[in-house]
Amino acid sequence: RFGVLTLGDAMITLNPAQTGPLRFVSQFERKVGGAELNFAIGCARLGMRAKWLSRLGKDEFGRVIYNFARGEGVDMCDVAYVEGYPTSLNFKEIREDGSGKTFYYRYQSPILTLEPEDITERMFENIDLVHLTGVFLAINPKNVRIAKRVIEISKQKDIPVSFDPNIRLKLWTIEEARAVYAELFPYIDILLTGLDEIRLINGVDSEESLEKFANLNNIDQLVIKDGANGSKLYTNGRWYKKEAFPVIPVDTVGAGDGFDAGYIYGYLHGLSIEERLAFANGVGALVTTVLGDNEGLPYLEEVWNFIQDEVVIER
Ligand code: KDG
Repeated sequence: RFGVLTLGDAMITLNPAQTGPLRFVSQFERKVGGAELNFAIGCARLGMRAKWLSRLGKDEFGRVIYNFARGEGVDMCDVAYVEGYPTSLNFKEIREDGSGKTFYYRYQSPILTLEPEDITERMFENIDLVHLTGVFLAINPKNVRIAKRVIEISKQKDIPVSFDPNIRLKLWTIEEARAVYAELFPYIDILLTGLDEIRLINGVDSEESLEKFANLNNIDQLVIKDGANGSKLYTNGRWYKKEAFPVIPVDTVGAGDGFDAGYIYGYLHGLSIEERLAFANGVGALVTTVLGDNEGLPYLEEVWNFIQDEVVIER
């Protein structure tokens, strides 16, 4: 089984019992969120070994996240509880079409206690791919040094690195994000980005300028997610495109993380580029049909069934 390593912050996600403005919602369901943890869960459900490196508050909510992730089969051996940093919270607002807003309560996130020295070579044993995202980078400037250390060890060990900008403008400004991304992009093998995100990062999203951007940064695979419009990929001087699967979304949060897990599954398992995009689109679509950031992440056979059914229907 292939193994992936990711690191980041997780939080208790309070999913609203009703759609509409948060100020009118009085009941919530306690769930778990965190972009990188969602990715790890997605990979584990697809049958890969997934290690999540993190810190949790030494409190009841920290235990909820720990047990939840462990129950999903995520390797938790590099997750520690820390005193004095309460586990973060994230209240979600969901609109009628499934799109959402987040309201964070994560100002002293437990992951602030993670230091670059905590990253050791041992953590990379039996790892076939390392996945980083911009949420981790946005939490604290120090995290850039941690990410660089992770990248440095990955490069030494010839482990490919994937990256999702996951822009969270509630955590930092676009100027701060751009500066940090520019430092890291040259070391990224697979960039998995939303179309709206690459537009914010690169200024323009014409194919010509994206080709230039990928070539300049030496990005091997530039993967662009565009929700209901599907996804596309630029690699080796060529574009590949795949339409989305039609679904009725109830909660789109976490779909991008699911897409990433699906793409990485396809990449590591040698699926053709078209199959890889279809597989990733399928995972992303399934995530949106279930409430919660990671509940909708499918098991391997569910993705194949979903994709194949769609092919049959289309014909
Ligand atoms: O990608 C989904 C995440 O946004 C969600 O689970 C919460 O990590 C989170 C964040 O920081 O927004």
